[in-house]
Amino acid sequence: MSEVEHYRTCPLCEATCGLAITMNGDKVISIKGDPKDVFSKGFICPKGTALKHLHEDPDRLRRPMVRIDGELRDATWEQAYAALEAGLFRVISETGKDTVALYLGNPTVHSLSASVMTIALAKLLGTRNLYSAATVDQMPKHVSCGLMFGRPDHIPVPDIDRTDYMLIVGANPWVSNGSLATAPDFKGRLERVQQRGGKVVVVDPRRTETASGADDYVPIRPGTDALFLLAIVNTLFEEDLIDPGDVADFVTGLDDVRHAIEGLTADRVASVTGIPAHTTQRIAREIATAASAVVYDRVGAHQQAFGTLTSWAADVITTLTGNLDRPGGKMFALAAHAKPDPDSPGGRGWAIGRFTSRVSNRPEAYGQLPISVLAEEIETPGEGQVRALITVGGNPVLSTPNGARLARALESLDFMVCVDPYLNETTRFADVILPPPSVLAKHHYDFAFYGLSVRNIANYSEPLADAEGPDEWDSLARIAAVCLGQSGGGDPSFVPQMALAQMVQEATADDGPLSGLDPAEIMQTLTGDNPVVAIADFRIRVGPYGDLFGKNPGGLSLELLRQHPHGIDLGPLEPRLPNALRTKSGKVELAPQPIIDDIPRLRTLLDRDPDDLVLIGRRQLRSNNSWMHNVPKMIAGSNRCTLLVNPADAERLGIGQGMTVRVASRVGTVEVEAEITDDMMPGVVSLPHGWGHSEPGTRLSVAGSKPGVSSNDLTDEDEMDPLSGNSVMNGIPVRIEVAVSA
Ligand SMILES: Nc1nc2c(c(=O)[nH]1)N[C@H]1C(S)=C(S)[C@@H](COP(=O)(O)OP(=O)(O)OC[C@H]3O[C@@H](n4cnc5c(=O)[nH]c(N)nc54)[C@H](O)[C@@H]3O)O[C@H]1N2
Ligand SMILES: Nc1nc2c(c(=O)[nH]1)N[C@H]1C(S)=C(S)[C@@H](COP(=O)(O)OP(=O)(O)OC[C@H]3O[C@@H](n4cnc5c(=O)[nH]c(N)nc54)[C@H](O)[C@@H]3O)O[C@H]1N2
Ligand code: SF4
Ligand SMILES: [Mo]
Repeated sequence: MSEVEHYRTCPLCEATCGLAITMNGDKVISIKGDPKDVFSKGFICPKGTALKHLHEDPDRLRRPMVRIDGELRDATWEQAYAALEAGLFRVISETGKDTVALYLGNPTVHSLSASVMTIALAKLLGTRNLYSAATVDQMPKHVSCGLMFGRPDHIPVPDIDRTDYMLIVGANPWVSNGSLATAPDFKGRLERVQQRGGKVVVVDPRRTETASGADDYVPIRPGTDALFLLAIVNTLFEEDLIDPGDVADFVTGLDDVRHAIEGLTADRVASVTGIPAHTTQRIAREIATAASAVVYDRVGAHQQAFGTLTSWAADVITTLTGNLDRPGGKMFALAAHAKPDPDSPGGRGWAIGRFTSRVSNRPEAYGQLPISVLAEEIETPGEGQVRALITVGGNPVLSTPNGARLARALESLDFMVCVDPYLNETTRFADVILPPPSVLAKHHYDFAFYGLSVRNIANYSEPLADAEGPDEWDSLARIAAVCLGQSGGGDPSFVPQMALAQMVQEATADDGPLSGLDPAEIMQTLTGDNPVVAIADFRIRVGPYGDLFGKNPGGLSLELLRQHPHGIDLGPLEPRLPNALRTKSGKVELAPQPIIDDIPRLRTLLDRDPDDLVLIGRRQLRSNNSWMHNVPKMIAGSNRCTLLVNPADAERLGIGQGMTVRVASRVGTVEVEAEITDDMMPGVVSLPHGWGHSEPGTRLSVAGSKPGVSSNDLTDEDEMDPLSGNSVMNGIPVRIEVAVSA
């Protein structure tokens, strides 16, 4: 065999970098950044190269596992299908679909097969117990955007390549490579803002890597960002700096905003946020007077008790300063697979709280319940008690608050099936594990992240290696088939075919983009052995740049993308308002009632005594949430699962560098090595999440050699943002003492 270079989009984070992968047969020789990629232009991070090791990892499951006589064992696919059918069907027929919970983890949205098929699965299962990693992540953004713009997936992204001013609140893109802003080489793009004469300001309780490269670093007390951002809004009002610019004609609610936030001034909030009033006022003026500016808010701003208010406030500032939907501000991407905007704005609007959780009456958002209530829904007897769980690409035992309680709950389930390539802290409770093939054996087109991209890009990747088992869509379609009362062992392709047929019907209707074309003929053209790829092809062809099956000659199709292995650049973002607005008023609704109604709760922060010590998280370049620590390169070197402590706190608590400390919260205690650094603001400590690989019954030989502790043994499942149901993962009150060795 000879060596061949292939090109592929990295699916490991939101940046969608192009990789150049040299293979010899099924063996990976090397992975480098693809200099010809139209978007990433050669950029790559350590996780990208680690794909080789993930592909080769002997612990990665190639065959299913099935619980036999109480023990998870390697099994055949047929055994797994039989166990799936028996276990899942029994729960559905005895107690109903609502007693089956579905949890969709982060890699689900990074996989073409999973992102397409989990939509069909959720629909066919039709359970109220739908959960995902979104409620430990960005749900506040969906809620504020759903209420302001009428659709929860209409999320404006920073136009980083053209902006003159970037206020970064609760994000560390030098390490994370960006989120809700698909921008390979985020660091390089930020440096170019500065080279153009622009300014980058970081607001964070830790002087992060990104902060170290910024023009200005502003420390903030965790969980107080909504106060800080609304004080900026108040400054804009006070100093007559409001000018929504081109969107002025389609914005409503300005006066309601002004009224609702009265008194939350830069002076009033300063003692709570820790940010001097003059700094807040200066930043307000800088944003208002910059040629263009953007407030970029991410997980640190969202994983907090006022996550929705914070997310909303960021976009209110953007709108009031004329930076919504204009170059250099926050704009809406238009992905190749998106539905083109109609000719006029308006729609049905969007709402939260259409139903609530059974045990503690928490409202749904985006059709999902907060992941933090899953444990109580499993533990609490009564009608509707969750008895079965399907997880797809998730590790909630390490990734969600009070993971230890969730682990105990999972153990009590009647049935659990996981679509996951590892036997880890969560999947060890499964009755059946169906592993997806190696990433390199999958088709890829980024359904999730091209809609959040800072340029409009399309890129399609073919599999480079042979799959060791059925594709991920196949396993998910089988689970869906069982939910429909069909056999787990039959041909599952009817599930995606059904979804495709419905899309074709809609598009060929009289008012559809393909009106006049024959649905049967279209179905026939979309051949191929992979129905998920057919769905991607269809959506791209009816999308805003599509060939419309001949109606728009030269337009996009999967075939055209195949001919462009380095991707196709569809250009910089373009204004989409007002037609993209789906609110009832057809306008940007600046003051949605549920948000305005939450402001009195925010005001209570003003009079609350601050906690003595609070915990926040941090991401690391060589981690990917909880699941890449089984790659030796990712955990090499000294212990990274350390607690960062400010020197003043360390002195007060008698903590020396490298000492083991005991950290306790309402829900749990961990022992961890202390690392003293003045990068932390006083009163705040930081522990990374995704560690804690010492649980028994896993198959993670490398990760187990440097287990660390799970920060989610400290985060509290009772603490959440009431509007979005998003967990609070930052600002957790903790007590710390030097651990006394036994
Ligand atoms: N290498 C690597 N890359 C990743 C990941 C990974 O695990 N490793 N995870 C991926 C995922 S799933 C996501 S969602 C993205 C997230 O991408 P980012 O949003 O950039 O996430 P973080 O790097 O955690 O940055 C959050 C920042 O918020 C700060 N913070 C904490 N509490 C507060 C607060 O109350 N207020 C303010 N203003 N700041 C606060 C933290 O100190 C931290 O610096 O990263 C993705 N990329
Ligand atoms: N304390 C604290 N906790 C946090 C965060 C924080 O900042 N602080 N961040 C939160 C955020 S932003 C997120 S997104 C969540 C993530 O939460 P989760 O999605 O629950 O957890 P991950 O660690 O991403 O686990 C991914 C799982 O997917 C599997 N997997 C990998 N590739 C594939 C694939 O191709 N297909 C399938 N089917 N499975 C695959 C892995 O084996 C692993 O089991 O964690 C959250 N938890
Ligand atoms: S930045 Fe993200 S997409 Fe790019 S190589 Fe790293 S993990 Fe992959
Ligand atoms: Mo995330």
